[in-house]
Amino acid sequence: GFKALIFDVDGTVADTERDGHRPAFNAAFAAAGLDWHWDPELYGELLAVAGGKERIRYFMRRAGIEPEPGVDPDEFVARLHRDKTAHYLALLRQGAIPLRPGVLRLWREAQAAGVRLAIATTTTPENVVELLENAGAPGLSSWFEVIAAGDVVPNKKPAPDIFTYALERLDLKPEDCVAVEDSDNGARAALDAGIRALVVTVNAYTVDQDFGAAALVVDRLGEPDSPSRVLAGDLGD
Ligand code: XBP
Ligand code: MG
Repeated sequence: GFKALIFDVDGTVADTERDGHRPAFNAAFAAAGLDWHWDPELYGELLAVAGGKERIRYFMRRAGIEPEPGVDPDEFVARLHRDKTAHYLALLRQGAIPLRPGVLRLWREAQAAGVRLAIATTTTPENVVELLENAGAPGLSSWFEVIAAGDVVPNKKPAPDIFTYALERLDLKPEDCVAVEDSDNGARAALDAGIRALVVTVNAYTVDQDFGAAALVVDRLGEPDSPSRVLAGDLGD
């Protein structure tokens, strides 16, 4: 049995990357006068690094780009990323990104069964609340006892830190929880925090990953008319 479900957000709860975060990064680059453009394929490669600021730094390193002399590199990246977040929030407020099928049903069922809900994500906290309230329903973010997000821990997934932080805030042991993820990075982070991971292979960017760290792999969360199929593993008891 388990007492809490700890959800990843990007890729798992909604398809946020290709048509959400990616264009928001590009809009921030253009507004800063940079000729950088992340097409869907390049973005797929950059997703190897979790976290928007970390991803920008990774891109700059790969492309051999350095900030102008006299510009503090951390401040340069932080400013770009703040603007990226503003563009992303605007997209969410337009209702551009829906929740994935089965997500809201699962949350309702969890609530009815007394299973506690939490979030463990790499993205910026306001992005989580805005997604839940716009794609889901006003007040939906209050269903989550803990929203562990972004820079509250120093190391992002695949480091276990964000899950360890969520466990502390829930005051639960890892074996009392199940993590719901869409990526091997995420499953690995959960596993290294001692938490069983359920991976849902719904994200085109992550579907071909290895998922060796997952306890259970299913093809979708499912709805009554399209039930999920188990692809590998089980959650134990
Ligand atoms: C999500 C991410 C994030 C988002 C952008 O990974 O990698 O970096 O792409 O978020 P996960 P920010 O689903 O494993 O949590 O730009 O707000 O950092
Ligand atoms: Mg994810």
